Amino acid sequence: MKDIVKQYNEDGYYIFRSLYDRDFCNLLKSYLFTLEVKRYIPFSNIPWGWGSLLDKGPFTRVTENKTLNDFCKTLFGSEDYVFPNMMINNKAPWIGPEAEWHREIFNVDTYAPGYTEDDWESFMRVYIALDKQTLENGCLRLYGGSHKIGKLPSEDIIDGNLGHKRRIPSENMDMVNSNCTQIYAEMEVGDMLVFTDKTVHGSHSNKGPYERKSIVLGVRHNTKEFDNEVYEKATNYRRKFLVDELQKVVDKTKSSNMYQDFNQEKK
Ligand SMILES: O=C(O)CCC(=O)C(=O)O
Ligand SMILES: [Fe+2]
Repeated sequence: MKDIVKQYNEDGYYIFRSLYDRDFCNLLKSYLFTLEVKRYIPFSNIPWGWGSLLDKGPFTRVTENKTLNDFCKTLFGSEDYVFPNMMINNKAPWIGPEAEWHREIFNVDTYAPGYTEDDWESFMRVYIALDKQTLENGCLRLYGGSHKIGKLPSEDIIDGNLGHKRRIPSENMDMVNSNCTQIYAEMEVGDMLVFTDKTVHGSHSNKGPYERKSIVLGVRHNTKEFDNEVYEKATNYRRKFLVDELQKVVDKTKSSNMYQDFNQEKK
């Protein structure tokens, strides 16, 4: 396990192959039908996610995996770590949206208020394939070694699921791309990818016929108290950004006809 942690620290990610068996992954997927949908892919009746799954039926067994826990213990040098969130990303066939280039740590004030970007080594991201992940269905992409780059800026956006997200600006991605190698995390059902909260990652949309469900799970070495003030401030900021930007779209739509350019004529 020490060698794997060394590799992870060097590359900023590691893929464990066949960590969960196929039957278990199928059980998890069928269990979803019993759950209430929390979010739909916009303008469709297809779920994007089912909210937190940490205490839901067979999903409780995901975090009990021995290899996952051995890895966490070795990485943090401690047994005092928690899994603060576990969700599914259902990047559905044909319409499943992309994920912007980002670092997880950009949103630390939401998922671990009280911690800062400097605490990035107290965290780890876990990504488990419930369907085969390929270039065609929008597998996760990462920049190997990108966790070693110092601070990167972010810009606020509304993503394809109509949520507030933080994206690495275009000019900074030029720098990441010229210093690091982009990896396609192609995975079989049951493979588990782990990566640091500073590793630059993102994914393309699913433009094809194949399902692309994955479990996304956070891990936190427990060293600080939850800071409710930071949490309130962060979530208020994110909600205000969404409301303000969507309001601008409403105002613009009301004040002009944006479709007029599609119906001009020239002989
Ligand atoms: O499903 C995706 O492509 C995005 C996943 C992601 O950003 C994450 O697990 O942190
Ligand atoms: Fe992410």
